[in-house]
Amino acid sequence: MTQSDAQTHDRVKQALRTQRIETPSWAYANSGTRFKVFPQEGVPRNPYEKIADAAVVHRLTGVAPTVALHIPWDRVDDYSDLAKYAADQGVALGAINANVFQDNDYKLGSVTNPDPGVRRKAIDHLLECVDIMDRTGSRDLKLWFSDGTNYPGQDDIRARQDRLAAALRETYDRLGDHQRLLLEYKLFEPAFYATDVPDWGTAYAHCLELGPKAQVVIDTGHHAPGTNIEFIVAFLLRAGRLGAFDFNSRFYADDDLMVGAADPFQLFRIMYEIVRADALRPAAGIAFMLDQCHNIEPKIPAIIRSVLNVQEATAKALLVDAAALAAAQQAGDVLGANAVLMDAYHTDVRPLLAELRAELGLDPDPMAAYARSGYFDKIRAERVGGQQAGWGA
Ligand code: LRH
Ligand code: MN
Repeated sequence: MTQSDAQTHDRVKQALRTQRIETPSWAYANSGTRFKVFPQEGVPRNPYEKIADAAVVHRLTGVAPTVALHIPWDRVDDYSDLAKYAADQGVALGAINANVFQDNDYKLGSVTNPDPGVRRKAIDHLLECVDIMDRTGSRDLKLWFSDGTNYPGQDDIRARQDRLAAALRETYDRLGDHQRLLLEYKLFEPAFYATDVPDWGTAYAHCLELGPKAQVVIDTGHHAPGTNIEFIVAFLLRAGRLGAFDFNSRFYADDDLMVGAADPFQLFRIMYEIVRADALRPAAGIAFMLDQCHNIEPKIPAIIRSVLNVQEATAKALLVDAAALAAAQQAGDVLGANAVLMDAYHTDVRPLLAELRAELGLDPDPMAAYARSGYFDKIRAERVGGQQAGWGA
């Protein structure tokens, strides 16, 4: 290895040491589609067991120190005790996800519902989630609204935006100094005509209207087919309004498959825009979260695999020869510039990552380490009886 290669490796490993990936509590629980939810052995029955599983992912990968919660799926009597339990397990509680998409009252919308009483109920839930953040020490309130309509004329598109803006304003004004509101958009589903926060532009506009503590969440499964997501990443980074990712992958719609499974090249292009903006380090304020459903595959290995997929895409992005790329771009060398990026993408970074894990005192192969750990046999034996956790829909 040449001296410059060694320097590059050290630079890449140094950056990878700063990477932090947040895993979602609900990915450890049962999930499925409208056709079927296939229960799995050993699935957690409560938020404590979800956190225990997340802690295993962190112990084996070293880069997944926080767990996102979803309310009410993760409702407990004592959130401070839950936070203490998480700390004892070596992790911390991350983003608090509100849920205004499963109550019967929200059939025609939650914060956008024509009925002011229903809107009040939904806003009160958002405010309750900020109270929970005060107790868990979470920085981020993550808001995704299933709100929308199924038929033209069903409701007034503009009036719903007014209702949404009013609810966001009241919630934003409740935030503490170090808290943020993350607004997630989604093209469609469960609404099939007009979704009230359908795209990045709508989310961005509402965040600008609210203030600096309002940032956009990019869920990689929430776009129309063919959308250039890395353009949205670059644009929002430039505007200082990219707050977080919900990483997953898809072949068709919001499939919520393992990130990098369906389109590893897209994940690389996204992470390249992050690296180019020097936004990988935690101080840059981007929350890199997974938002996935492991409907048929074993859940903990799927999440470990997902963390490794993000690490691999990031390592490749960090290997891009920035000077050569800039020179080719400046020279209008189309093929040359593309080749610089593709060289990095085609680099096998698994040996470098195995080396980094060894340097961090971790098993170079976390998937094999999990299989050898006997953890699954332990939870399968322990978690008998009780109600397995799920989406509770
Ligand atoms: C909506 C979504 C949102 C979560 C939910 C679990 O599709 O991406 O981020 O609340 O999945
Ligand atoms: Mn999401």
